[in-house]
Amino acid sequence: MAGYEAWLAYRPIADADRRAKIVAWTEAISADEDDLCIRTAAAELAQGLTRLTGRTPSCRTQAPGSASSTAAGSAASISAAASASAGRSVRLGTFEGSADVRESFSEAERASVAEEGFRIRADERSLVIAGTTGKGVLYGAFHFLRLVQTGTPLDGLDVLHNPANGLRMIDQWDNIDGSIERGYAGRSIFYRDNEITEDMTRIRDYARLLASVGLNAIAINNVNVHRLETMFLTEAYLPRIARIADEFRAFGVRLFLSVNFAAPFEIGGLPTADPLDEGVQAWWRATARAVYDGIPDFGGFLVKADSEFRPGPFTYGRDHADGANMLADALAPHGGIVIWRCFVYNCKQDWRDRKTDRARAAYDHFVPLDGRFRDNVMLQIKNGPMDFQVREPVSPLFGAIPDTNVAIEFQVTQEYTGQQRHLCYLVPQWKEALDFDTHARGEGSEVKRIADGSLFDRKLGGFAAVSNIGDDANWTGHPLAQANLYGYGRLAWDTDLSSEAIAEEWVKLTYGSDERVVETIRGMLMDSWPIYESYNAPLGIGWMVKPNHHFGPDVDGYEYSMWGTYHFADNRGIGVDRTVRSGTGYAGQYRQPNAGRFESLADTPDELVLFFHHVPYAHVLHSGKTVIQHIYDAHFEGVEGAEALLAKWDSLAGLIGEADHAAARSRLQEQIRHAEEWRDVINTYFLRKSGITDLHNRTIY
Ligand code: BDP
Repeated sequence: MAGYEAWLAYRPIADADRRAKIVAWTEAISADEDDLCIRTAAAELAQGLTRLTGRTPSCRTQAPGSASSTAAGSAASISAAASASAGRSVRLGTFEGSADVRESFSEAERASVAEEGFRIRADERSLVIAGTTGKGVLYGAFHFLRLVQTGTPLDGLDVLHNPANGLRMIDQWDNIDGSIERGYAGRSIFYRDNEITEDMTRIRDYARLLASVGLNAIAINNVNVHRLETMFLTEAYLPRIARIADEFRAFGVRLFLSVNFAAPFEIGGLPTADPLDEGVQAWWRATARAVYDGIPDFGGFLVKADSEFRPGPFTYGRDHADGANMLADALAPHGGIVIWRCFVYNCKQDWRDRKTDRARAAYDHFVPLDGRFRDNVMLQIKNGPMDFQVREPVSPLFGAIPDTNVAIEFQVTQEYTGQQRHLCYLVPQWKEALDFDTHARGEGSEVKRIADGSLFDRKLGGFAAVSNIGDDANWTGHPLAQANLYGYGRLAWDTDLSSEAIAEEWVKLTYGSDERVVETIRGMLMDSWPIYESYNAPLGIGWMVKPNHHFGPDVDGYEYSMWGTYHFADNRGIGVDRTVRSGTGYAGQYRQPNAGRFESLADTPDELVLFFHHVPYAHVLHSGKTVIQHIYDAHFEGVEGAEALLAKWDSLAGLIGEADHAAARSRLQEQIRHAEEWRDVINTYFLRKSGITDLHNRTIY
């Protein structure tokens, strides 16, 4: 069930034969290194196997601070009695720290394991989970438990997994008052009533969830850093933050803080926050030192600057390279990095002068700065050029700054995709972005190869995403929204996994392997994004949502506002002309052949046609339908799709825990009502604008 334990519930394995086989392989667990993550790995394995098989493996690990692996087996280092059993054991360790583990692999095999990767091998004697580092061993242990649960035979097991991305990060948009910006699953697990929490229970359990899917970094506060969060960098808060970092460290997750660019001015008593001012530079250096005193493995700073009313280097006539590099220099002596967001645009434009195109902003700001950023700076680029809409093209900034480290940013929290009231499995959306070929180095220059750093041979690369959890009993509100957090982690680890495979894995771990359950829920997940899209704003246009909170349809809510998010619908047509020929020129930010494809109305894919072109309602799409008929049909189909989701879920009654079934059911019912509202508002708006009736004469108000 998708409850508090999420995908780590480890339901008992029903098949007695299989259970016996697993028990035979896992009678004992031994790890003879003094390493925090390896101790965590052993504890996780012991716990998981006990629950899966009903039998507790004997467990031998090194107590903290005890002798190193060379003393392995010495009585003093054994915290639990070694098993005298004749069964086979699971051995955990690193190549460097454990002679035993090292000898199980050839030199070439050892060399094939990246810093955070792992190998799992079953031989006659034992099952070895080996890594180059303790973190790798921890990921290996979680993977092993996954294999056991998804029915993989252990005989002859021999797998190697290295993470595709170095940085696999989750961002909390949590505020110290306990609220979560764009949070849809309760209040913060980190903060309450303007205090950092002292109760580590949920934080530890969250760290576990993150590590189990391979995530290795977290920013624990909102990118919009207000007064009290700015103070996180001071002695008043650092000890408690260090306490949180301790919990994450045990699970291999590095802690980052979002910082306020104006901190030297706002809390440091300096007259300026100018990045070229020596006093400011010294302030950040001292601040970084203080942070590292308490958190020696601190990850670094995440920065939203000159965006949506946040301060930044523009105030001082400096650019973003000046700003990011100044922070990078303060962090460099300690091994920290700066993650600098590219979500920079003018949110105060005048709609009467619709010449500026917000979609262009990130590229226009950052391309001229390529090559100027320090090695320990990463630019974090949202997947699309606007803002996490249900459908956007890929940001053209991917591939356009080859001399800069980049990370891709996704939104796991469903701000624009149903706010965890609607079902919307986002992995297929992310995969589309990752698989987009930018042609930056010719064919085969997919976004995923830019994000992971490999295409341009960058030192740093990776994924970041806004989390979807809060203190709701099941973490995510909608039980099925857990699949998005799970899927994000798995995809960050392995960008080649398919959406279906990830969905299936999640269902098996969460609900068990009953075929009907697996097939039905996997199908629901896979259908959900297209369904949500079909009753949303049409054909890539986006933004027909209620201003501010972004839930529910509002046809003109943003049309006459300053945020730069227009659809330009009138009585003749709709869409934003972003061509070079007659529009904003945005299409020209892509490389060929993409630029040409988006420039041409005939070649632009249907789902993005209104993002790139202003067309009459009678324009005929590749599907053979006119734009207006597509809008009507899609919105009727969307409601039918939502109804089908509920029917599928209902077919699982009795096969799913009652509380869980009821929780998702009420949300799916709400989704239908809400899809109807979307359908009626959008269809009515376009009927009135266009005056063109529905070919099928359905009721439009
Ligand atoms: C938008 C959100 C806003 C965030 C902003 C960001 O509406 O709350 O602060 O993104 O990414 O999606 O900074």
